[in-house]
Amino acid sequence: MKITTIGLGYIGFSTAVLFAKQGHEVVGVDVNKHIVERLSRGTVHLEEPGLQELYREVLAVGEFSVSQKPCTSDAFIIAVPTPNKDDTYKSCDLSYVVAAVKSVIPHLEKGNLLIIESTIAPRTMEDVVQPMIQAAGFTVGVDVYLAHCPERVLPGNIAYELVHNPRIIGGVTPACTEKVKRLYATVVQGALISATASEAELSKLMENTFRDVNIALANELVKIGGDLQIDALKVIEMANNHPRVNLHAPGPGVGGHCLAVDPYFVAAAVPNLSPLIQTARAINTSMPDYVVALTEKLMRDAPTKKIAVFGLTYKGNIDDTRESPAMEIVSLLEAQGYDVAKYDSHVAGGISTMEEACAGSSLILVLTDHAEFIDIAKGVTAKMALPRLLDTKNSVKTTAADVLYMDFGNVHLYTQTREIASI
Ligand code: SAJ
Repeated sequence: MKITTIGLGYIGFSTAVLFAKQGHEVVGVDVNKHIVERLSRGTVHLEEPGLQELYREVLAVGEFSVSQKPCTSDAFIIAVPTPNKDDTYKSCDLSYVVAAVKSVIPHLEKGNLLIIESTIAPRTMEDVVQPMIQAAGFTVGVDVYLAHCPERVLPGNIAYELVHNPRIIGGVTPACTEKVKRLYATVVQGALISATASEAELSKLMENTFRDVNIALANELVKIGGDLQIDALKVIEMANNHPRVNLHAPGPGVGGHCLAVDPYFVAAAVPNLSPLIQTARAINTSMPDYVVALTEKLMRDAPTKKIAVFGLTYKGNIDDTRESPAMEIVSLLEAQGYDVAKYDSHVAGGISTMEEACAGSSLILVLTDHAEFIDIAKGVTAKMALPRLLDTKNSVKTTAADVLYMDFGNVHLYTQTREIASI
């Protein structure tokens, strides 16, 4: 089959490469000419294990080409961003999806498949995309087969998960589901679950909302523990011994382009029916302020104003800083006049060694659980003005003996958290 994928980000590009690997002729399309030029030279523009090797393989057999414009194909797969709009409930901004569908329409032919992988607000396929296709003169389910196939992969493990995770195929009609299922069966080894397009949209959104709400519960527990002077991390560990309890991990906030974005799409669609989802978002977005308030308490009598921040990405061992709470915390601390030394080996710029970031600082703030922070060697902290570390990810396992280790379970011993807990 000839497949055009629109949007060559983490999902679109990885999907395109995997289809090409299974022998499909793939054209990868992106409006960004730098991405297209880079890929034309054979170099992948994303940090994702295994992707460069896979790309080299598909280029070698001539199954892959890149372009800034779509062309006629048997199937079109759209994987473009869907950010939040800047409105009251941060609803889903469909402008890139709509632009991508418009760019495909002149090339559509009878029998084509049109698939949206981008995360979209509930009812988008039925209420927005289907009318566009019908206005172009096609009958959906007869001439053109339309489906929403949300991806569910974890950055860092995309190549494996795209193939092995179960996949929801949400057709606008049953015929659409069947046609699109046949295409995905050529690459996906996990189960292919038939659904309506609207069910697929809401299911994808609720998967991430489930996580966001549960993380909010853990973050609320941290504030409660801080206020009541109880070790919240120990409470979580013990509660999780119960066979039917799975409290999530608290942290400095929830980042990334999914959990921090998707729940708003549901809330905006039904604002009067989604108080829990909205409260969870509010709790998670309050965490950077909570961490900054703790930091200010810890820095009150510190000998220097320098703070070493370890980790800028929204989660460990990736290079992605989108919606990262760490970035927000850094800006807030800088605005308060602290000298923030940023260390993250996955992100360009910043300080190049942990030692240098720590020299003369009065606190290390661990904001991301990169593997390299599990053991912080003595040499790293030797030149600190005051050797202390606040681990907001509960991920550091060893430090030098003279370093005061604090996490969300014990930081209340070193701060007066009764006022902080009200943030
Ligand atoms: N986090 C916590 N506590 C936890 C788990 C995560 O604070 O217990 C934080 C992380 O540090 C990070 C954020 O939440 O800041 C999101 O991290 P994540 O690993 O949970 O999620 P993403 O955004 O990288 O990927 C999610 C995944 N969804 C689910 O696990 C339900 C992934 O499967 C989806 O494909 C992806 O969203 C997506 O594209 O929707």
